[in-house]
Amino acid sequence: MSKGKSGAPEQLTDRLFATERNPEDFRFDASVARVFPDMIRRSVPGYTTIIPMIEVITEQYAQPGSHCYDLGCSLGASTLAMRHGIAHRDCTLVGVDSSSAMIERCEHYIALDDHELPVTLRCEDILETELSRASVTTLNFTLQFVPPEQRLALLTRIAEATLPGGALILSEKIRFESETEQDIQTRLHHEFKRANGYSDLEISQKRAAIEKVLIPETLAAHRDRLIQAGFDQVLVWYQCFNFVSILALKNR
Ligand code: GEK
Repeated sequence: MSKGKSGAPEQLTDRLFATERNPEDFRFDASVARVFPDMIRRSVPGYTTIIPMIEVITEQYAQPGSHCYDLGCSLGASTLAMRHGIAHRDCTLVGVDSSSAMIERCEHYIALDDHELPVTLRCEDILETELSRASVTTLNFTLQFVPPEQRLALLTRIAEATLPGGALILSEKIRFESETEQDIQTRLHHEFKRANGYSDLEISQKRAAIEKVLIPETLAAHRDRLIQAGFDQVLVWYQCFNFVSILALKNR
C-alpha cells in the first residue's frame, strides 16, 4: 500500500467512473478502498457534518463498562469519531466491515490516531458479528447495503444487545413516498455531486453500478422497523436532501 509523507495511506481522487466502463455491480474492493475518503465526501451530502456529530452523540450515550460498535466501519472515519467521544476508559470499541481491503487500510488510520482507547477491528459480516452490552452502535450508511429482508433481524439483534439508555446512530440514503419530492431531492443530490466535480458520465455510471446493491427506503419504513426491532424513541437529527441520520434510543 503506498503511503504519503505522514505515513497515512495515500488518498486518491475518485475517478473510478470517469471513463466508459462495462456495467457491473458496485463492490467495496481495493480500488474503492483506495479512493474512499474522497468518494464518500464528494458523494454523500452531509457526510462531513455527520462524522463530527457522531463524536458528540457518542459522548452523550456511551456508558462505563459497555461495548460500542461501528458496523460497516470502512476506513474508520465513524470509528475514530466514536473513539474521541467515549469518555470511559473501560469501554471497548469494535469496528466491523466485511471488506478486507477496507479493514486493512482502516488499521493504518486507527494506528495513526493518537487516542489511547483500543479499537478492535473485525473483518466480518455485520449480520453475524457478535454484539452484547452495547451503549452506542453506529450504522453510518451501512444498512442500505444489507438486503432489505435481513434488515429487521439485524436491527432486532442490535436492539436486544443495547443496554437501557443506549443508542443506535443510523445514517441512510432514503427515498420519498411522493414522486415529486423524490425527483427534486434526487436532482439536488446530483447537483451536489456536480458541484463536487463529478461529470454526468460519472454520476450516471455510478448510479447504474450501485442501484442493485444500495436499496433506499422511506423514513416511515425506517421508523416503523426501528420500533418493531425494540427501540423506544426514534428521531431524525440530520437531513440533507435524500440523506438522513436517525437516532434510535432505548429507554432507561
Ligand atoms: C464511514 N461507516 O466512513 N457486513 C459488514 N460490512 C458491510 C456489510 C455487511 N453485511 N455490507 C456493507 N458493508 C463508514 C462508511 S460505507 C458507506 C460506510 C458507503 C460495509 C462495506 O464494506 C463498506 O465499507 C461499508 O459497509 C459502507 O462513516 O460507501 O456509502
